[in-house]
Amino acid sequence: MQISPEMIDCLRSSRRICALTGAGVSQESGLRTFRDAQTGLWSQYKPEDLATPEAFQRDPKLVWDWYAWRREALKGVRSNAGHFALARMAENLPGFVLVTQNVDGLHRLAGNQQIIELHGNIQRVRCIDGHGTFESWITGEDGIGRCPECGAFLRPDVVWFGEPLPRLEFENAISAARSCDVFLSIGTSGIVQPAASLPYAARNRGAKIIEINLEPTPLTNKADYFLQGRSGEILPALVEAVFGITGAAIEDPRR
Ligand code: BV8
Repeated sequence: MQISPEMIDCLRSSRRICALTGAGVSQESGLRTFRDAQTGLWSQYKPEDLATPEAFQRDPKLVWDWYAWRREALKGVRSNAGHFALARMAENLPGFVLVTQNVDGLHRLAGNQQIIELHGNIQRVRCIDGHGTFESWITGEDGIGRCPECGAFLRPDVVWFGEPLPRLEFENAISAARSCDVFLSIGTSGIVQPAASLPYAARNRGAKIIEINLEPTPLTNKADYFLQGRSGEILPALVEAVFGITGAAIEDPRR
């Protein structure tokens, strides 16, 4: 891991930083990344095949149960040092914007207040007929959530493959990418579009690109800096090098 004085200066002198996170940041909390093989009953399915409107249309119970299994797997899962380091960055950098592809809500649990959730949030559901979004719900006899307004099926409040991203969130993300001095791409394979286009939007406006990832991605050879390794180690090291915040203060700035 090579955090150079030049990189520290680049971060210290930036007025606006945009950070895009992917499943790799949550992996440090023990969550499998989106593309990792699924376990048990779900090992026979590819996530991309379940996270679609067609899959829900075809078998709403199967898809509902998959998300129920994922919500169950999230119970008791804590944010990790990488999440906390990004919360300290947001506190210490006035122009810091956090954009996430993750739907697990772990950035908010770590204390980030302003988060652009490009792909929604698995802890919320919404009426398939548009009668609202809910964080608690009743289920029908078939075990699928029901809208309290109209009784229609509820679905996870996430963006499925083939569905457009929420317009305002994506517009805000694009605007942050186009106006930042430094773009951090963290723990994402850069496969899923249009989120994966954000670092290129930043680069086209002259931003410095810093990629933090366990392995190289299609972005790596276009990044100004590539920090290969675990986000849960690299992000706290960056916060320490740039802001002098160390150890327990990464998780709790009052300490
Ligand atoms: C859309 C919610 C159009 C659901 C998710 C070109 C342009 C536009 C669209 C497309 C296009 N080409 C293809 C498409 C279609 C598609 C797409 O991108 N397909 C891919 C598979 C090629 N895109 C869409 O369908 C999007 N919609 O474009 O609509 C449209 C417009 C108008 C009208 C109608 C339609 C919607 C995409 C959103 C899909 N929903 N999530 C759910 O979760 O159930 S995406 C899903 O993948 C997760 O959100 C996840 O975060 C995301 C991205 O994956 P990553 O986060 O990158 O995770 P991954 O596992 O891939 O990588 C993890 C990385 O971390 C790895 O590199 C690993 O090395 C690294 N890592 C691991 N551990 C660590 C680590 N790094 C650091 N530290 C560690 N410890």
